[in-house]
Amino acid sequence: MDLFPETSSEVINAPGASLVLHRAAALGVASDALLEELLRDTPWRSGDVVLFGKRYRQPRLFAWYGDPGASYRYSGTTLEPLPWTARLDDLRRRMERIAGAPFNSVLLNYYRDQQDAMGLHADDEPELGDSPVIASLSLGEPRPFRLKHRHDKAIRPLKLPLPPGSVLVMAGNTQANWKHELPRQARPCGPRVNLTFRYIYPAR
Ligand SMILES: O=C(O)CCC(=O)C(=O)O
Ligand SMILES: [Mn+2]
Repeated sequence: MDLFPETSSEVINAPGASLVLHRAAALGVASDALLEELLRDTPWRSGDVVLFGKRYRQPRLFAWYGDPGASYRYSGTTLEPLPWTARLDDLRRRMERIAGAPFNSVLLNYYRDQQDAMGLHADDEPELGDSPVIASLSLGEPRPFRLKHRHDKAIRPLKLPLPPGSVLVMAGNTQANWKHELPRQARPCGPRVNLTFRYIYPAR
């Protein structure tokens, strides 16, 4: 058991959001070894998005794990979760301790290089509930994570470089008031893997 699992955590000042960055979370393994392990062992898949009636390949790979029934809906398809691996289940328990909230699923995103990205969005699907708690673990290349206020243009966007081994906990009204993105970049860079631990309410 980790008696002192936390080395440092920082509250990110963003009006109407609840954001805490844990810069060096206890993962039970070195973050570079974890990156290698996940790159090797994950059945990465590509997904499509439909924009204005046209189908595009998402510029990244992903995998979805969770408890049975914690399904992930995107672009009109419902994805059943893969069963937890020992590693991902162990990380889930660690993230629950850090965030102080339960998780029943995790979305892994693999950004192969600088051209892979995720567009501006909020994690505000109904199955995540009214004020989702999401723990976002970053590995590999420290790509900037950008946040933009949804309602007040006078509030400046935030740019957070998420270091490998860091955990950003988004909670409260973060998703209601802010959107976030991982922009593509011009500068060549190495791979990054991000894991967002979530709690999916069962479909009613
Ligand atoms: O890669 C990231 O840091 C963000 C991922 C994300 O926003 C998501 O999976 O919804
Ligand atoms: Mn997101």
